[in-house]
Amino acid sequence: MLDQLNTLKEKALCELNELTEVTQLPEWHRQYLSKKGELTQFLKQLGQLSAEERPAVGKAANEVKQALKEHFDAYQENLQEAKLNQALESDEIDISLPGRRYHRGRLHISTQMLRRINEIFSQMGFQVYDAPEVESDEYNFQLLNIPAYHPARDMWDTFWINDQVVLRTHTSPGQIRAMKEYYPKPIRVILPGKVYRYEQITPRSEHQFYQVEGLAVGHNIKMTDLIGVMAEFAHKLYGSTRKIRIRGSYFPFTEPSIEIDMDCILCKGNGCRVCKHTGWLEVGGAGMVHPVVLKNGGYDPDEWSGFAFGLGVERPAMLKHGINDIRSFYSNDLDFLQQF
Ligand code: FA5
Repeated sequence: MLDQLNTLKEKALCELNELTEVTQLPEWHRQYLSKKGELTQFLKQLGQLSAEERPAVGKAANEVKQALKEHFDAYQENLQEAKLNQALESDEIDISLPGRRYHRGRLHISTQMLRRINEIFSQMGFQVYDAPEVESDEYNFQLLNIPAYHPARDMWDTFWINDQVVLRTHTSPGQIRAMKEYYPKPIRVILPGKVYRYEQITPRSEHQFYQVEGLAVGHNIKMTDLIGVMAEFAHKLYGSTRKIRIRGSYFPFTEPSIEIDMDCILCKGNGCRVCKHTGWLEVGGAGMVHPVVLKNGGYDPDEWSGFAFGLGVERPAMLKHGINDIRSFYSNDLDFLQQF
C-alpha cells in the first residue's frame, strides 16, 4: 500500500507541474484532495489493513496529503503571480507617468448671480426664505388676489400639474407662506428660486428661470423704503453711478404697482440695441403689498403695510456679462459656462 501511495503522490505532482493556468487548478484539487478525491478514497481502504500495518500507512498517507496541499498552495501562488506579471506587461502600465488632471467644477452663472443678489439683500437685513416650486392654485393665484377666471391670470402662462396644482409661475406665492409663518412679527425676507412658464423660448425668455422675490412687512413701511432698497440693490450690483427710474405698472398683488428701470449699463442711457434705444433697462416689478394679500397672510392692513418686489436673475446676469441669448444658460455648453 505504501507503494500505491507513492505512485499516487508522483502522479499527482507530475500532473500538477503540467498545469499552466490558474483556472485548471480546481479540477486537480477535486481529483486528488477533495472528499471524493483519490487520496481520500485511498485513506478509506486503511480499515482493511491489519492493526500493525495501519499506523505506518496512515501516517504516510497524511504526510502525502500534507505534501500535496503544500505543493498545491505554492503552485497556485506561482501561477497567480505569473498571471499578474503577464497582465502588467501586456497592459503596459507606466506607474511613473503623471496622473490625469481633473477639471475643476465651478458654480453655474445663475448660481453665482443668485448668491451675489442674496449677499446684497442680506447686507440690508433680508433673510432667505425657501418656498416650494410645486404650488397650489390657491397660493400661486387666489391668495395673491387673482381669483379663478380673473383676466390677470393671462399675465402668467402656466404649467398645470392638474386642476389645482401648478409649477409656480413666480416666487410671489412664497409671500403668503412667509406671512403665515411669521405672523405677527415684522418681516424682511427674500425668496430666491426657480419659476416656470409655459412660454415661447426666445433669446430673452426661457420657460424656466430664477427669480428673487422680496417682502418687507412692518408698521410704517412706505413706497420710499421700496425705492431706496431697489436703488441700493442696483448700485451694489451694477455700480454706484446707476440711476433708477420708476414707472407705474399693474400687478394684482400690489397697490400701487411699479416697474423699476435703471439707466442702461452699456450705453449709459444714450440708447443702444440692448436697451432697445430707450436708455433704460428693466430691473423688476414691485409695489406696496395689496391690503387683500396682507389680509390673506394674516396681517391686518389697517395696522400693517409692506412692499414686495420680484427680480429676474438671468436677465441681470445677461446685462452684467453682455450675454445676448438666455438659452445659453440651460444648453449645457461647457465653452459658454466655463467663461464665468
Ligand atoms: C412677476 O413675476 C411678479 N411676481 C413680480 C412682482 C413681485 C411684482 C412682487 C410685484 C411684487 P414678471 O412677470 O414681470 O413679474 O417677472 C419678474 C421678472 O422675471 C422680470 O423682470 C424678468 O427679469 C424675469 N422674467 C420674466 N419672464 C421671464 C422669462 N420668460 N425668462 C427670463 N426671465 C423672465
